[in-house]
Amino acid sequence: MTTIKATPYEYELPETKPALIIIDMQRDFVEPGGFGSALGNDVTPLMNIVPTLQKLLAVARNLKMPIIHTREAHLPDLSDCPPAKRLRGKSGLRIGDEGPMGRLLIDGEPGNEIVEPLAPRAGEYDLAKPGKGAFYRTPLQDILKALKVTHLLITGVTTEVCVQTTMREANDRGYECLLVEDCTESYFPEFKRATLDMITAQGGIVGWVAPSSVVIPALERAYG
Ligand code: C5J
Repeated sequence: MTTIKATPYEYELPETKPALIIIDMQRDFVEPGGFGSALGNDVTPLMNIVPTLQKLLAVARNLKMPIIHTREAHLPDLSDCPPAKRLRGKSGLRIGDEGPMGRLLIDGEPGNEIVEPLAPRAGEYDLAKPGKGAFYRTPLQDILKALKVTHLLITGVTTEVCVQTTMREANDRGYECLLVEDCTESYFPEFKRATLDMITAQGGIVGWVAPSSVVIPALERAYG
């Protein structure tokens, strides 16, 4: 049994390999001109995790772990985007409006693609999700069941929105989740810190947190 030295205590790696879940590393959130910057955010911190995530992704590929990418994406006719979501806020640009990288948060638009260094490869899952959580109106649970996956390594953006929502959804469905702390980021450093604390408080009420420097060698020991 290999364990990862995590917070709040050791995370046990199971016999069946965990899945690497990469949440919404799409140009919409990570590059200037996308949805994230249209909301007034500085996207630089999100772009800064790409090299670290790329290393973890390379290890997961090498170890033949299941890899699941998600994108926050709506249908071009916006039939899966509730008005309450589209109209929220005072931003000039809304979901579905034309931005410099095409229509914001719309499946198939250039801005909706995953950033090139993390682009999905053949054999990996690339799920469009209309909500914050990756289980909502996606085949994620069926995919994990078919693969007999019980443990999830969670990464991506943003920590307190789609990442945390997904981790809570996964927790309610019985998955053992570990958030890789240097492979997730927020536009708000204090929100990231608070999310890590919320996840691990009360004996890991939502799950575990550990850095990639600890996760990677443990995966290599367990499955290499
Ligand atoms: C947001 C996300 N922040 N991927 N989406 O709206 O976290």
